[in-house]
Amino acid sequence: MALTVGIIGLPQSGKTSLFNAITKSNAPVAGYSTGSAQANIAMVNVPDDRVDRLTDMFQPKKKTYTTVEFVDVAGLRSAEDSAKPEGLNAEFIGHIRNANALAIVVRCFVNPSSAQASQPIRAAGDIADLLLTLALTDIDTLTHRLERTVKSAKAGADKYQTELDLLRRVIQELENGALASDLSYTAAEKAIIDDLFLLTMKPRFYVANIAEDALYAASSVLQQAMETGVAPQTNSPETQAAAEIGLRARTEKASAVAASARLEAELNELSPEDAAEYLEALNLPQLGAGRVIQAGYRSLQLVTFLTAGEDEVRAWTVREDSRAPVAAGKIHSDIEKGFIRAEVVAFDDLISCGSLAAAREKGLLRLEGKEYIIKDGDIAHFRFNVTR
Ligand SMILES: Nc1nc2c(ncn2[C@@H]2O[C@H](COP(=O)(O)OP(=O)(O)OP(=O)(O)O)[C@@H](O)[C@H]2O)c(=O)[nH]1
Ligand SMILES: [Mg+2]
Repeated sequence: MALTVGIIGLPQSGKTSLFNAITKSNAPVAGYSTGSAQANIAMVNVPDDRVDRLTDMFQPKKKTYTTVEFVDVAGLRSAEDSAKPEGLNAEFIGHIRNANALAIVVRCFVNPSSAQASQPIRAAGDIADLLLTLALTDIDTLTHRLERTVKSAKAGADKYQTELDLLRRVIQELENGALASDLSYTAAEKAIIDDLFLLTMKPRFYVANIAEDALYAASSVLQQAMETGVAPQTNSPETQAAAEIGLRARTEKASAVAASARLEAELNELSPEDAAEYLEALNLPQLGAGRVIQAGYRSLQLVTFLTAGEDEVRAWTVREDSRAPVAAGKIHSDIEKGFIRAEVVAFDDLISCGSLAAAREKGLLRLEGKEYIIKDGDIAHFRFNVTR
């Protein structure tokens, strides 16, 4: 099943533009929020320098990246917009309920042609509003579950005590401004919580969607704020916003990426040469779209291993702490069933040796057994028996 990153944000923050930039598609963007709950969905390759470097080394017929799915949902109403803050409607929730992680797009530009986006930039406030909306939605979910559990508990309370205590505690904490991901849970509680697919429990990261003329300066401030917790004083609203986003990400131990969604979506329509020239003119070394995809993939906390040969160089995904046979099973169930050993070399070792043969000579190509836990960047070749 595909792993999915849901793109969310306040109305007119540039979600669909970002979706178009990263998926190279052409979903309609509007100058005003239509409020439609229709979702855009696309699968994208995760850019991975290791696949490219191995392709140079092995000259395969084919190279294959891992993929991740992005879903763009129309704007969430800001809690501030309505007289009484409320959660999301069911149609919106449906689209993001099953997302494995959330990309939170924050507006760091002013767009005079849009009612919402013509307002001054207020990044920290927008994030607070958005998280509040998610928390209110979770309180709804928890309250419904609590009502059901209370009914079930009438038949025999003991069995439900943990659940009742947990639901009441989490509701209370969310009402006090916490997010489900801030709290700690026992293993038994975690199982109950995971079953509710709470929105504030999902891994999340921030995308600062910055006006193109401010992107260069704001990106470096965002990076600095995220890494050091200190941001330089600035008079530019875009840079100020980028700093707020970087600091917010740092406190949450989440990541944040700067992009300029509209510009990047437009660049997709140019030839690669023209796009490169344009970027250079803007003094932008790299586009944000690729980094957004990478941040999305990283937030899923997966491990990437690679296979390399003359037919194909390919990146594969397993969950953290997966053993070698499970990784083998990603390639084919027969390889998992008949697993004998894995020949493994770390990416950096292979690159520094220059070839598999040289890595073998230096003893860096290891033989690993069934218990071996696959590490990110392992290049693996599996030996197996075909079982019947
Ligand atoms: N200047 C500037 N404008 C942008 C940027 N990103 C998006 N816009 C503009 O803002 C408007 C809204 O962009 P969308 O991508 O449709 O925003 P959205 O978040 O999907 O909007 P809803 O789905 O209606 O909530 C469009 O007119 C875009 O062209 C940006 O980085 N800079
Ligand atoms: Mg949209």
